[in-house]
Amino acid sequence: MSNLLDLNFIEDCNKQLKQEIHQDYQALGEKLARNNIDIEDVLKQAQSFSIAVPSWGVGTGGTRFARFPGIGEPRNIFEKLEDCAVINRLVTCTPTVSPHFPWDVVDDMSALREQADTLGLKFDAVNSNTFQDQADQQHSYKYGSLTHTDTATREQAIKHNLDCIEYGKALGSKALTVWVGDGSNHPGQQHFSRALERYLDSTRVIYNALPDDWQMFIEHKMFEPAFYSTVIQDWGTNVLCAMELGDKAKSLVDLGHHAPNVNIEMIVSRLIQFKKLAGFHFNDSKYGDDDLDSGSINPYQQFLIFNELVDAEYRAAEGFDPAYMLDQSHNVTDPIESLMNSAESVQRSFVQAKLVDREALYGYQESNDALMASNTLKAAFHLDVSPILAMARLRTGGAINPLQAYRRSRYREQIASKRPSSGHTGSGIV
Ligand code: LRH
Ligand code: MN
Repeated sequence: MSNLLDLNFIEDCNKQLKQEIHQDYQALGEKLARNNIDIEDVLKQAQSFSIAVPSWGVGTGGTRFARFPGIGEPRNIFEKLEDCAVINRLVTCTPTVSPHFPWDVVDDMSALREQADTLGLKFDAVNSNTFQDQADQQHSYKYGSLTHTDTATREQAIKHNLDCIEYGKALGSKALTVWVGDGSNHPGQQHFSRALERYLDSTRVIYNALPDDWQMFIEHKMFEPAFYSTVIQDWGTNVLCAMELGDKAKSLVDLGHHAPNVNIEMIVSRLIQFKKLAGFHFNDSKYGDDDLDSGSINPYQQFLIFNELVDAEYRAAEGFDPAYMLDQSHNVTDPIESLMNSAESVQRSFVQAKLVDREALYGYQESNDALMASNTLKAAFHLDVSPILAMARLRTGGAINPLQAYRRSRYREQIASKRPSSGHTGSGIV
């Protein structure tokens, strides 16, 4: 296994950075102390943060036009877990993996769970897939899956979701994420309310099969693969279905699934208020569901989302227990580097939101002092919390500078010699 998983290597990488990081940490500590903030408290909060890595994110992603795989591509879930372990080894805040079925199906799920345990990983929410036809599939999902007009096709899609629950139970997961691309490309092609009725009938069967301690995460998306209407198109339809199904159903927010400029942080606040926030698929986008690295385009929006999340925690909002996951497509970068960068970016937004002077903010909100309210948020957003993030990693055995350590390890080159290229380019997200 790679030198990356060897403690001495990471300690060696940290050696020349330690003095610098302690100086920066001390300086930031003094700055925060002037506002009666104990940096050690903030550090503990930073260390409590964790986010799941999508198993499908460690391979090179693509678009409908093409996919340009890199070297050392993971060829199965076992190799994907190896790469996820490397990420967690260096950034120490990604101890869980979100698998996708049937892409990650193996004959012996307990062997998979054992390998994950060996690598210090656990499984987060499992994802079903009724947006592609599998080779041995009887009924096509061309015209939909859980909402298809044909009963046999709906039953096939329901069965797949029930199988995913069984896979998840074997892996120790506690949630099923259901995203369906069902919709239409032409006005008149689909009867909107009948399609949603079929969706509810199908998901009720899946919901009733959930173990007591499980949840169902419903994921909405504005468009793609359908380009005129999507059955679960927006948070409104999503939360209505979650309310219709019951307490174990909640609404998952994938940042890229909204029209440009939609106020996602307000959607988050609404879902929290109605105890229906399942969690997130973090990524970033400029146009559509671009699945770009989290915080790479609009870091202030990501911060504002965490401002709502930290505010809910601060107010001990009832039923507040969101799941944090990344969901990205790495078309032009090394997926491991992008996932490390993105995990740190989301952790950064969380820590910055923890540094918002919430009582002062409430005061300005009550007195309608708009400018000072905005400045109170900006003050936290402009704080460079890098020393806290690096110290959090250092104190949990990670790398002060994950990217530098990863490149120094030459992991990608090493693993490429063990993973001959499939030569498969093709197109599509995986
Ligand atoms: C749909 C989506 C969904 C996953 C898929 C890989 O765009 O965000 O969460 O199933 O990407
Ligand atoms: Mn998603």
